[in-house]
Amino acid sequence: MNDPINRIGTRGRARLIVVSNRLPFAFRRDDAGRWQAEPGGGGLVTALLPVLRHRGGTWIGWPGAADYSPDLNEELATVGEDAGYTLKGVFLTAEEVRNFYEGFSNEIIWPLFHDMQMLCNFHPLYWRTYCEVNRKYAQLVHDSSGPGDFIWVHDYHLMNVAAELRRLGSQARVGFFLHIPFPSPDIYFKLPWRNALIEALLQYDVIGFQTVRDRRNFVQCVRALRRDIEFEGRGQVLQATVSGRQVRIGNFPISIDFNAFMRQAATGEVAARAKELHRLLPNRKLVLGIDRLDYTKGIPQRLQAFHDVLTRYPDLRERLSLIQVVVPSREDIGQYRELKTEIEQLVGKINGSFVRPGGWVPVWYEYRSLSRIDLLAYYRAADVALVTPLKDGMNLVAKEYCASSIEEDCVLILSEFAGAAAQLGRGALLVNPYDIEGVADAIHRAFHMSARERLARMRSMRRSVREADVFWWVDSFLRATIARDLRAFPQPDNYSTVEAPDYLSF
Ligand code: GDG
Repeated sequence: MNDPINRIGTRGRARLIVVSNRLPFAFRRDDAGRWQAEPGGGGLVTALLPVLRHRGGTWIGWPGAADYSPDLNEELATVGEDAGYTLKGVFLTAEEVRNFYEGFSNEIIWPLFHDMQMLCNFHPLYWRTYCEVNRKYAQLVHDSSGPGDFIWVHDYHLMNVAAELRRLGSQARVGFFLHIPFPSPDIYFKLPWRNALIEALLQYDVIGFQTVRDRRNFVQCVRALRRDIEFEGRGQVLQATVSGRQVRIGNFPISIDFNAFMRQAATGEVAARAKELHRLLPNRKLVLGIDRLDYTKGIPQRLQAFHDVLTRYPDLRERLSLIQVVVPSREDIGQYRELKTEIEQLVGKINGSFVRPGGWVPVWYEYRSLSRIDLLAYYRAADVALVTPLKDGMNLVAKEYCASSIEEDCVLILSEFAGAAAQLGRGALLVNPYDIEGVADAIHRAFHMSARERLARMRSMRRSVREADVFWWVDSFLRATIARDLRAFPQPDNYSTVEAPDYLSF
């Protein structure tokens, strides 16, 4: 009975039903017309796969295929059976993908919630399609669930699902986890549909955020729009009474399967590839950046900082290389194509300015997705990781880097605007990613840091990620749905605050 999911529901073992925009596999036809399932990438998949495999359950989402046909359902069943849980597909038309996914989700909510309001395209059609598509997801969830099940909806694409489920008369318990930040009222209130969206979120039984700061922003928005709502509690989970219903609101920092990363990073294959990287780029320290192509990840600013460190600290030339991996993402959106061009121009500028004939190349740039083995080898080979998003819900790369650094002899430079800074702020060198010279100085400091300091900092971060791993994340979210008493949720020490001014406290 220690497993929270066993205590959800009234009849026998409750099922866990995970709902997200995409299924954890993308389905495409090959040249012979047969369906091929490719495992998806991204933070959510990385975090939830070990959990569903471990517990079993159902995952509902879009299979990523534009041409729906009944044989896709057969393929979903087969792939689900192999994966150890049931897969159910929501089918979207090309127009729905355009207006719901690319439009409302990625041209409005994504930039707005990352404080980049000037990039928003508040098109009214986007909102209408968002509501319709959320209804479609809710219908399939309703048809696939019973009253004892626990439905766990993920992320900003599906904020309306609980409201739609209530309209369908569903009694099931429904939780929501937001993987991206929640903005402050000043920014949130620019959303033309701000009231409707807050009301929709309040239809969930549990609402989870990555950090205390996101949760506080949400509570402030609710307080401003619904003065009748009372909040109680002071720890990790608060409770609001909304028209007689109890809604729990907590911060649950997502994490990784620490032990799996550590084990895989220690394999001979990974060690050999890491060694190979050092052989290809000899006699220097390696600085690593790995990001999806996205304007929130701060890649141009990071490249400018690398240019600055080589300009102001000539002693580091030829003794340092940046490996920057950019994973292709959302290439259908114009802003992302422009970002790619900007990154390539900056890489060209740095290499053009500092390259030495026949030898040192300052930036090794790769525009591709790495295999898992390569990813781990890059983590292991890197002496310094540069994780400098302009804003990020959590950032799993920072945690994976710590877990993979089994020698504990390396440095993490981390943006104070990544959710991960709340947990890792004491071990990482925290930087403001907009401060080009500040980031450059941090690279210089990391280069010269003593082995003793590197060990102490990395050890403390690894302890913190190990203690609050992905299984802890799932358990604490599920416990918040069933615990009788909010006192079961004091704020854990290791991520309550970092020593930082109040506006930065998480
Ligand atoms: C959202 C939020 C939040 C990256 N490159 C490769 C690769 N990856 C994997 C990493 C990591 C994941 O993708 C990226 O996760 P992040 O957390 O950094 O970022 P988002 O995709 O933006 O995720 C974020 C997350 O949700 C979870 O809540 O932390 O703030 O924005 O796991 O390992 N994997 C492989 N090859 C690559 O080249 N195999």
